[in-house]
Amino acid sequence: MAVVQRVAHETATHHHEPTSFWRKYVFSLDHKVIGIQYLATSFLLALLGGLLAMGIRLALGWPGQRWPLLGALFPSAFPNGVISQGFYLNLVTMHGTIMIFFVLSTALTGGFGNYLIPLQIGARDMAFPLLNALSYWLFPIALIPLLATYFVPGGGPVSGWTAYAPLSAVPQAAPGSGAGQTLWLISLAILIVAFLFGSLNYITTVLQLRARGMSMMRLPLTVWAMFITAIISLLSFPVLLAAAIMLLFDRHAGTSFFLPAGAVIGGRVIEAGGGDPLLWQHLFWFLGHPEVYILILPAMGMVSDIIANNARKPIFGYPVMVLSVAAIALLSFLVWGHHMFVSGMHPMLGTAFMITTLIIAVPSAIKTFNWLATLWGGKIRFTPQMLFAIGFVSLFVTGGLTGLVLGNPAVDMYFHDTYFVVAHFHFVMGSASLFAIFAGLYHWFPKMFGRMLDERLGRLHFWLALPATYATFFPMHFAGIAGMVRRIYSTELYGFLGGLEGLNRFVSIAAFVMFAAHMVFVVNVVYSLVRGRRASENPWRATTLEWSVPSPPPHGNWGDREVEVHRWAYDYSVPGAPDDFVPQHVPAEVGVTARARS
Ligand code: HEM
Ligand SMILES: [Cu+2]
Repeated sequence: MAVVQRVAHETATHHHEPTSFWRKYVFSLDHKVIGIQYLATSFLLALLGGLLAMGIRLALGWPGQRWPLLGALFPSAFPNGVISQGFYLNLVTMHGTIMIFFVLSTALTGGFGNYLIPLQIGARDMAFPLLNALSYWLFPIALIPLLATYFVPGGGPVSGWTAYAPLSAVPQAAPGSGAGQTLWLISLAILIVAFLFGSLNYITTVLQLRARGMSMMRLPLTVWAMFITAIISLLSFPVLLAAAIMLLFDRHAGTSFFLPAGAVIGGRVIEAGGGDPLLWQHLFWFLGHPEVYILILPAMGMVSDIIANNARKPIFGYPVMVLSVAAIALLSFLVWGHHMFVSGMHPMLGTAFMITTLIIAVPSAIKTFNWLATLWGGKIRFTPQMLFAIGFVSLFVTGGLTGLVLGNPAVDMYFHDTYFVVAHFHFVMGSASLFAIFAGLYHWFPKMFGRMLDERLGRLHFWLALPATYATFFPMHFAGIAGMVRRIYSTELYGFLGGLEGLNRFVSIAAFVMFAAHMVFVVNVVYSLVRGRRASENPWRATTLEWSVPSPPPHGNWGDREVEVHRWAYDYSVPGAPDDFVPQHVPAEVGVTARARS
């Protein structure tokens, strides 16, 4: 313990409060500034990713329609005002890439992870503040090649966020397979390095810089989730980094890791041989499946804490909650083959992947039951963050159930690459994680900026967004059942999709409403930053350490105070305690009947 304290002190004295504007707000080493930078950048990209999605819905809702204004603005993407097939594929690719890697990954771990880990464990900063700043600055640097794809011959990449070979491996495969694809790979490689720097920092910080008394089993679930997420990031992202570099070699150095012999592309036999496009799928999904948990575990952690705080009850089954996060993390490395059931794998292997996949449902269901048990009998406060946290649980369950359907190879043969899968992952990952991010923003915004968000606007945001989200993604299941394949740019291409025009138009309109609903949040942020009520130290009457310092917390977080922790993070409604919550730093004698957690 003494060692931990000393290290904590050294990092504190190590970087003094900077005075210049640049060092304070731009090239800052403070984990709070870096966290907010990550959140703000992700937020801007969410707007861009959302606009791209609106483009997708424009094409699918009104196939063949002319949009003269768009044609005038973007003549190559909308020749004669009609969206081109190539640009549609680019929209899908960039939307997926941006949302998964540049919005959800960065906001959850880079944003909330950075802001919350040191504050919630009682540290003054991350273990390696300089590495932390470097990790953030690689993020905008990675954006440069990504956005540059629009200004190179052939335009942006078209091979999807999964970049399957050979479309992504052979430069002449499609217009966007040229320089655009190369830049996409470079961008991703840079961003992965940022994630690795971040993960190293989070793991070391949680292990080394916890305050006195903050044992692992007293950590808030948010920190547990961030910690385990960092471990799986550190183990899975290097595989994608290696794969991306191998793909760059295939494209520019004459190797053929992913190129089979004798492949004919554009009527010509390509000069390559010996490789296998399936290798890309294996390497991609070995990261790809853990990646989807990298996007959901931090969300689960934050939601757990928000639900306990707003139900005014201890989280139900804390040790089991920790164990199930660990179990999900472990299993996430053993299921990647469920994305490849139709790749011609041996049925025995398919069965093995089916079994591991379905087992993941067990810890997921345990978490869900524990959230419900926490809500049960609670004195629930329906704050905006609570609404979004409950929305998260609803969306996660809706999407998780179709995961069970898809996990069966016999069923997945039919559903693979249809809108049924699109519906599945937009519920379980896309929307659920987004709702958790909003829950987190409503909850921690007062701490970050010292101002309260407007609650009425928050509730309006939720009650517009939840129905619009269901209306957008639920009908996609039916489109998938009817055979609508993903990444198709028009339902007019095949006769059997003819009956789906109405459904697609409905989905598109719902999607526009959803986009508008989230704009309410933008209005709320702008309004509240200027006009919002000043936030007190602990407006939510919460137990975790960050609520024991001013909002926003000063540089170094704790001033001269030696942080000491005396209890777990969930002493809500403790019988005999003077208040309905006992913060973690309050000595054990207060509320003596508190269940003593070690
Ligand atoms: C009960 C747990 C789950 C099961 C059994 C499950 C099962 C599956 C299966 C079998 C597929 C492949 C479908 C296909 O390509 O034909 C799939 C796709 C997908 N799942 Fe899940 N899943 C579960 C939870 C999750 C979670 C928690 C997330 C994210 C947080 C997620 C995100 C995705 C994504 C992004 C895809 C599509 C990837 C793509 O092809 O672009 N799933 N899921
Ligand atoms: Cu998966």
